[in-house]
This record gives sequence, C-alpha cells and structure tokens, in this order.
Amino acid sequence: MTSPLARSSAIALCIAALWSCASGNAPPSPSATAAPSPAPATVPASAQAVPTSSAHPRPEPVLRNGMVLIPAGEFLMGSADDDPLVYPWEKAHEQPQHPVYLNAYYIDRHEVTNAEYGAVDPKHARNTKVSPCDDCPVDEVTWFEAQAYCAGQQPPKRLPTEAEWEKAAKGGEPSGTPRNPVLLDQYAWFAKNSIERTQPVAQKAVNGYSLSDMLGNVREWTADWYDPIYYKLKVRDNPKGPAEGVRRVERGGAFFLPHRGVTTTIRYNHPPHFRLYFLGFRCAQDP
Ligand SMILES: [Ca+2]
Repeated sequence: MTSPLARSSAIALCIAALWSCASGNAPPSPSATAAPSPAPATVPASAQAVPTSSAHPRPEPVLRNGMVLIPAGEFLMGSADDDPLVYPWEKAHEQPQHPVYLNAYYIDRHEVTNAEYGAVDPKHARNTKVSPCDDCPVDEVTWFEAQAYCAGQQPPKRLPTEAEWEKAAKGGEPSGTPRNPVLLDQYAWFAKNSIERTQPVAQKAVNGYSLSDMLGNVREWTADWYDPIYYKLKVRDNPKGPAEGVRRVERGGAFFLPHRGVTTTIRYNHPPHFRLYFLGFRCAQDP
C-alpha cells in the first residue's frame, strides 16, 4: 500500500493539464469485478492537505471524535459563472454564486463506513459488489436511515445542511475542486481511477479542512430539500434549504462520474426513500 508520505510526494509531481471528461453518468458495468482493496485506514492525524488552487498553509484541524471543526465565517456558495468545469445545464442550479455565513460546526472526516453503519443497523444488506469492504462507504441507505444513524450517535449528530457540506468540501478555497485532473486523481475516487466500485475511505489526500472523500467515492445525503432555483434567493445566514419538497439534496459526485461530475458545487437530488448503490452520507454536529 502506498504510504501517505509517498502519495504526498506523488502529488508534488502533478502536471497541469485538464482531463477530458467524455464519460457520462453510467452505472458500473454488469461484468464489473471487485478490485482488491487497500488496507482499511482511518484518517491519520498527519494526513496531508492538498491545496487545490493555492499553496497557503492551513492551520492544524480541531478534532473531536472523528470530526473536524469548520470555523464560523463566510464563504462563496455555488460556482463562478465562468467556471469551465460546470456543465452548461447545471449553471441554473448552482448559480449565482453568493456569500453565505455559517456558524461553526463539526463534520465527519470521512464518509460513514459499512462497519460503522452495520454496528448500528446490522440488518442493512451490504452491497457486496459495489461497496464490499468494511471500510468502504455504506451505500443503499435512505435519507431517513442516514438521518437516524446520525441522530443515534452519542452525543447526537445530524446530517449537514447543503451549505455546510459545500463549505466543508471547498476546504477554505474559492472552488475546492482541483482544476488539474492529475491532482483530482490524488484527491478523489472517480471515473478515472475507480469506475466500478467504491474504495475504502480516507485513502486519498485530504482537503484544506482535513476531510477525505468529499468529492467522489459515494455521493452524500444532506439535510436539505432540493429546489433547483434555491440559490436565486441568495439566503445569506445559515441557509437550511426550502421548507418543503419531494427530493433531498446529495452532493459530491460518486466513483463512476467524470471530473465535471465530482465538483464541490454540483447539486444532485433524489426522493428520500431511495436506496442507491452510489449514495451514502456523513454526519455533522453542533459545537
Ligand atoms: Ca463522497
């Protein structure tokens, strides 16, 4: 298994070239076979942060029980109108970019794993083809089950709001999505490196907030109802999404999606009772 240090060295060798994103949102091939899994791992305390657009040093993360503190403050939510990674048909959903202020919160450093979820809900049927290992992210959980898992933690957690998820994913940077496909490869499981299945969490480099797999691996349920034009309201303070809806927001893209499908800003959604092989979650918590 490649050590974090070795991966860090590899990151330094990244070259600047955009990867062509020709593939669509195709599911894994029916003939896909499970590749050998690297040894499971938790996020090491010294996990390296990958600057995706600049090389500013990051403060040491404030940790609590597998979570990291995201400090209070403002960030720019949504994508810039000239962002070349944004699909033209997605612009109306993730723009206009607008300032959002969030109170401080904690968020899990990695996606909830099969082992973690199974300890709470042993009746959950693991998808042994797409997400087979103990340290792979749990998938095929409904929004209700994800919410219940978080609420059942001690002390109780909750699903992150869509804004909390996006601020965390951006890692303190304007975009947080690596422009460079070689760098994204060091940072996320997506179509280029894992088109057939998920991978154990926390194997890739962490973002500016020391979080793993915000982009790729599994998409992640958030607390909010989905409204495709919600951003036009430009809700500034601790937005929690529309008051009602029929679909919940999921974020971050998944293992089978191309570069443009695993950005910090792209907004996916499904009805909350759906179980999908590419959809998991992580929890948040108030300080
Ligand atoms: Ca993810």
